Amino acid sequence: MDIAQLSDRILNADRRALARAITLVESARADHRAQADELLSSLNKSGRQALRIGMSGTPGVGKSTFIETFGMMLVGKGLRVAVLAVDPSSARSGGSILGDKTRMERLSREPAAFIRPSPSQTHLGGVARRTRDAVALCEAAGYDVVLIETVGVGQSETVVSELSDLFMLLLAPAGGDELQGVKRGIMEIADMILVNKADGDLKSTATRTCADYAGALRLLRKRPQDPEGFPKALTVSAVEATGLDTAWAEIQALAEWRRQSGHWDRNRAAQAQYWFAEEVRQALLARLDTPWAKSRMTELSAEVAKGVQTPQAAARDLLTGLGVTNR
Ligand SMILES: Nc1nc2c(ncn2[C@@H]2O[C@H](COP(=O)(O)OP(=O)(O)OP(=O)(O)O)[C@@H](O)[C@H]2O)c(=O)[nH]1
Ligand SMILES: [Mg+2]
Repeated sequence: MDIAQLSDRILNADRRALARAITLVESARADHRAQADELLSSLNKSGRQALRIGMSGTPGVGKSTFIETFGMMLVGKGLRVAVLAVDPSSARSGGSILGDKTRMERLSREPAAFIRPSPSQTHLGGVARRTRDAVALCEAAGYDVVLIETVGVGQSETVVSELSDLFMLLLAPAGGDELQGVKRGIMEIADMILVNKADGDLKSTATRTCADYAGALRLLRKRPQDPEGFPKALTVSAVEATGLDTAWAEIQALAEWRRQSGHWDRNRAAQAQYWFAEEVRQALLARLDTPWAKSRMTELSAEVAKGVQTPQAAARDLLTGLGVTNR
């Protein structure tokens, strides 16, 4: 594969080249990894930035429907939109947005939109790292907005917030007792809460739910990255496409404030450091995943069980064998 050529095509917003590049960064093959690193380093020079919006919500809350209508609205404003997913269950299901392309039927037909299902990897860390690369590729391809979706099942939100400039939580209208169902940690990383399905019979419940969450958000510790009035709770209807303009206006206002105040750059710098540390951690863990390491681990483990070696000595033995020594 000619990496320089692929890089040029991506910079020229060639969607097929972008899709191919994402497949390359998702590959676990050593030669592919080397090419992917070269490609990412080359594209990094473009300096292009998209607005990265992370989005989470429990199954059925309307994430796909929202992305379809919200994405169509952005495309209507002349913006180019990419949709990526971090699906912690993709190892099992083989990716959720894939089947979802039918739900995003209109958006997936838009030339200004790019939709990519979650990579299938065995663990969340792997999925997230490759999604981070995919985000970088979309930015280099000149997308204005990158939406990163994840199903709300705990850990994945934290990971997605490390990939985004702004994090939105999509919620369904519900009775007051369900407010407790949202974990505090998730509330604390949310920049905006959107109560979806504010239409028909559900409209008044949605308004009440929204007020409950607005109250809950006010009780949280004030964060330095927020201007007055944020994080905010709003009602939307993905089906009727109402409230989306307001949501977009608020998103832009928040993004602009963060750019002006320096939080945007500081956040991106901190994220780059997070992913650097993560790359190191994952690379070290991968060293344990070789046949030699596994069998040596089994041998030493047996010796530890028999009391022939202490756990510490055995660990040092293994690490020395791997060429990992303390400096
Ligand atoms: N009334 C109403 N129904 C909605 C709205 N948005 C989505 N729905 C419905 O809610 C159901 C689930 O919507 P999806 O968009 O598939 O939800 P999801 O969050 O992507 O679900 P998963 O992919 O399973 O996690 C569908 O039947 C939608 O038609 C809305 O704004 N109003
Ligand atoms: Mg969905």
